[in-house]
Amino acid sequence: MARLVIVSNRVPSPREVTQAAGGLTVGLADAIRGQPSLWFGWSGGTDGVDGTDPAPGITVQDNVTYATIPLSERQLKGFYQGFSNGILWPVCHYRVGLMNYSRDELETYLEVNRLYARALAPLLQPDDTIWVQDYQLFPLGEALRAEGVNARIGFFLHIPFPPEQLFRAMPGADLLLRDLAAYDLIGVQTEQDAGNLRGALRAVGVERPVGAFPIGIDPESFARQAARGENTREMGRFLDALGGRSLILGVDRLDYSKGIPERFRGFDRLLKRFPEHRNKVSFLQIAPVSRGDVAEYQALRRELDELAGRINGEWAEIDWLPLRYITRPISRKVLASVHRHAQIGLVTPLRDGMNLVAKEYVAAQNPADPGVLILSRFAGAAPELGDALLVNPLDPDEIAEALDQALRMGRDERVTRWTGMNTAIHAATAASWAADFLRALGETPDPRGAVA
Ligand code: ADQ
Repeated sequence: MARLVIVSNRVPSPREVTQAAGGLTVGLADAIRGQPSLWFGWSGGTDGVDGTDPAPGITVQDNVTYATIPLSERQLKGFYQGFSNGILWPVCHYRVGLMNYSRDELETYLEVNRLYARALAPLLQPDDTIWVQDYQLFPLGEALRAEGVNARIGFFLHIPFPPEQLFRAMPGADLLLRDLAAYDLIGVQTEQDAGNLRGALRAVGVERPVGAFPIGIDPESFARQAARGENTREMGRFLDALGGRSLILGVDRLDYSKGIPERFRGFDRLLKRFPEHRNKVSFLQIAPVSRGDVAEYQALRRELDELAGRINGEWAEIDWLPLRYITRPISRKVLASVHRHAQIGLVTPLRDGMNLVAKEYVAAQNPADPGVLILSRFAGAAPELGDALLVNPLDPDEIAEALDQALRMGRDERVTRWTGMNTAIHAATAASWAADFLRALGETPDPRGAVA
């Protein structure tokens, strides 16, 4: 039977695949359950040695082979923290000004992609279909072709693709775009990303099929988790602390693409302009620290510390803390039921490939008395979730007005809006995302030419 080969920088453990939690793992876990598979990527270790190709570590469980290799400290720094997260990430999120370009890091990025290709190529079989995940691996397809791999190779970009001029402001951009020619199919999250990427490919003379494949979640399992977590001690303590006030919830990795300072300013504006909500509402922001070794992330954390302190200093009363801000992760089970208890899910990225948190908020709601989703129109999820209150997060007044509208919204309107959104998250799930992409990849012309 033909194998599916998934390549992603981070490879989940067999246990994570069985209990798949995040959207990406859910979608891919579902795809690999159906057929023998190989999952290749970084081991998470930095015991690699420069100039030496490490032998992959192999684990087999059920019908999945996990093959991973370590990187050296230098490789990890240049490839991952440097080029992937310090250069490509900001550029793809339309933030060229935050890019810290270094040619050295671009070279290390290309070097690591070639290293992955050399380690993966000997593990491949002629009938394999290869699916490469995300921005760390733009050049992997080309590097595999250079190793003589002629199987079908697809690529999926989980983050946004910006307009051509913006992407090509990045030194090395044209090189990466030309490397995309090695893929038989390129998937992105939205039609807007697809249009942008087609424009950029056209500009460098590459013609390749590009399609929008919006990723989803497993809504049923998230809804079950949300209902189940309700009776935990932790939830009980949390509800006591809320004291019957309405809850506004934000959940994100601590990342500048997520618009967290903008959200804080919108909440501050609500309390200023709509005094009737003071002491009636609490805002909980959960944002575990992410990429703490990149300077821009440290600056964001300082900004949020200061903003949170100022907002609480200004509005708190002896019996009311307006803003709770947590930078540690909390368990998924508790998280799901916190979603269910929130009257408002506040999701305000300045750019986001999709944003699964928005979909999880919808899935977690009680159908008889659902909350309101306030969603940035710059999230990839916005075209599907048109029944949310859509805002431009750069305007704190717009956020404040949406919060006021949501806090006053009657049950009928909440149910109508939620029903629309709930239909949308069931129409495109994590499983259908993977299945749709793989079907489309299978329908591309065979790169080996006509084989009988
Ligand atoms: P992320 O930028 O990580 O993903 P997102 O899609 O919102 O963003 O969330 C990923 C997952 O992490 C969600 O399942 C969420 O529940 C979980 N998560 C987030 N914050 C958490 C917290 N505070 N505590 C616990 N869990 C938390 C990238 C792209 C997105 C794209 C996804 C999938 O940036 O745009 O939607 O990949 O393609």
